[in-house]
This record gives sequence, structure tokens and C-alpha cells, in this order.
Amino acid sequence: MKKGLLMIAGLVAAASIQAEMHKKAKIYVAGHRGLVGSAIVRQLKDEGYSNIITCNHEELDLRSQQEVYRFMHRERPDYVFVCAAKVGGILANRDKPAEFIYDNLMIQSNIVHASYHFKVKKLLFLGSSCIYPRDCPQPIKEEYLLTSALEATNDAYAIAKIAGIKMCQAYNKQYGTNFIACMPTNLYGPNDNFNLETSHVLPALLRKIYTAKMRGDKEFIAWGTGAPFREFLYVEDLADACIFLMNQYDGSEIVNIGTGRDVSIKKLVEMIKAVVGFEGDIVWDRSKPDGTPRKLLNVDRMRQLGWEAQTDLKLGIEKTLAWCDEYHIFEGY
Ligand code: GFB
Repeated sequence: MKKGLLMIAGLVAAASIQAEMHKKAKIYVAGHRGLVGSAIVRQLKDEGYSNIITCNHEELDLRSQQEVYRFMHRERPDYVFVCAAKVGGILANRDKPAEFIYDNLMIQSNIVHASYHFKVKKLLFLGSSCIYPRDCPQPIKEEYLLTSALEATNDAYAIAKIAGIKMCQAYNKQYGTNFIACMPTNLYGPNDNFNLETSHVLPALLRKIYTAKMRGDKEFIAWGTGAPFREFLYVEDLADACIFLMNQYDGSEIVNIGTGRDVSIKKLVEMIKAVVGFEGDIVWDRSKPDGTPRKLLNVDRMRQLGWEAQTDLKLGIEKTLAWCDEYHIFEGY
């Protein structure tokens, strides 16, 4: 990771950045069992942070204002990473919009408001690249937010995430809080969701291709046409970026986090086939949606802050497959 001083005109002066998190500061990672939260907890521990607090879903329903208040009152964290969210791939988003909008609005509103109420020093809210208009120019700059219509397959989720961004900005403006927000591109890695109905494309294809190989199948099914382009960020790079922002960035402007490179879904299939060592054929199920044609983030702002992604896509797929092997994720296929 490269660290540097802020150089973005109009964002915030380097001199005004608050101190980095103390290694003994109380840090609450909401959503610590998920793809992003678990990676942030691992990275915080690796960097020597010793007072990380988490709470299981069974003990704390983040959709309940009362429960969140009780928890924050008891724990009084200094820093909060808002990684808890209802997330899913294209079909889950398309078919369950009510769950995506309700769960996300409730979770983030409760955490953000309680963080203000209990005087959290700094909070990082995670959005998503799907907050941007479907047909906006590529690569997508932060200022394209709310310039035209959203992609229909995930507009409920996107609206919830946009509300989260606006909430952080409004609280900073009215209450003087220090709530920052970043927009990660499509993520993958250890602790991803590998359920074929609800997952994102990369874990789904990894599972499909791996199981096709193990079963000795001649083909496997991928969704859509394979024509759309997506950008993929290894989750450990995202965790690194989030901790970097917590320590190095103050400001209400949102910050994109990605690699700055994208691939077609067809190309992604070829890469995963090569990593898994499967030589069979792809059958494209065109009854499934393609979604937005392209979603590549402009990552200049993050680069100017001094951070860049380190893991190339092939290496990230290899690491993810190694993790799946180690934890027997595909057992009983
Ligand atoms: O990752 P994904 O589900 O979501 O799908 P989005 C990306 C592309 O991969 C689509 C194709 O064009 C799919 O048709 N695809 C091919 C597959 N085979 C498969 C498969 O087996 N499973 C899946 N899931 N896709 C999501 C949003 O959009 O991206 C969320 O719905 C969120 O809200 C997330 O923003 C990051 O990239 O289209």
C-alpha cells in the first residue's frame, strides 16, 4: 500500500486530517462475518489494532433501532466501519427489492444516527458502484452520482446506498460529524457468498466451473450474454483501502475504490476456467439479465490520495479458490 498526503483540490487540506486511529482505539466493525467486514477485521488485527468489537446477528439485529442504541450505549466505540448490509447478485437484487431497500435503509440509518448520538469520532460508510446511473460515461467519476436514471435490476439497493451517502453528508453538515463514504466496485474473495441463486458473478462462476470439473461435466451454464463488462476488486485490497481512508481522509466527498480495469464476463469465464483447469464449454442462459452494460470506476481520487489496488484479477481468483479448498466450500457439490 502506498500512503500519501491529500492532493485533491477542494476536498480537504492535509493539515486538517484528524489523527490516525490509535492502536488501542475501540473500533466497531458492523457486519464482521461478511465478505467485507471479515476482511477488515483480519486487516485491523494484522496492523496491530487490539480493541475491535463485533456482535453476531443473533445478538444484535441492526434493523432494530432499540437494539442498536442499546449496543452503542454499552460499547461507545471510537470508530465505526459500516460493512453490514443486505447484498446480493443481479437476480437477488431484481427479485427481492423490498428486502434490499428496507434492510439497508434500517441498518445504515440506525448505525449512522447512533454514531452521531454516542459521539463516534469517525465512521466509514460503504456504498457500491451501482449507485451511479446505468448509462453514465466510463470510467465513472464520483460527480456522476444522480445525473441520470439507475439500472433497473438494482435500483432499490442503489437508492438505499445513496440515502446512506446523503445521510453521512447531512450529518457532517448539520452536526459536524466526521462520517466518510467510499464506493467499492464489484468485490470477491474469502467469505464471499457462494450460493448460486443469490451470489455475485465471480463466486458463482468459480463454483459452477469447479463443480463442473469435479463432476466431469462437459459444460456449465452462465447467465446473460457474457457481453457486459465488470471491474473486480479483491476484498483484501478493499479492506486495506478502508483502513487507509479511515486514517488518511476526512471529507464529505465520496471516494471510489476499484482497480481502474475491467473485463467482459466472457473473459472472466475464460480466466476462471484457466485457474480451475476446466476445458468444457459454456452455455449462455439468455433468459437471465445482463444488467448494466459496463461499470468501471474512475479511481483518480483514490490514487491522488496515495492508494492503489495491489492484487491482479488472476491472483485474486487463485487466492479465492485456495481459500475455498481450505474451507471445503464446494464440498458435496
Ligand atoms: O455480479 P452480478 O450478479 O451483478 O452479475 P451486477 C454481473 C454479470 O454477470 C451480469 C453475469 O451480466 C450477469 O448476467 N453472470 C453470468 C452471472 N453468469 C452469472 C452467474 O452465474 N451468477 C451471477 N450472479 N451473474 C450487482 C448488483 O450487479 O453488483 C448489486 O445487483 C451490487 O446491487 C453488485 O451493486 C456489486 O454487477 O450486475
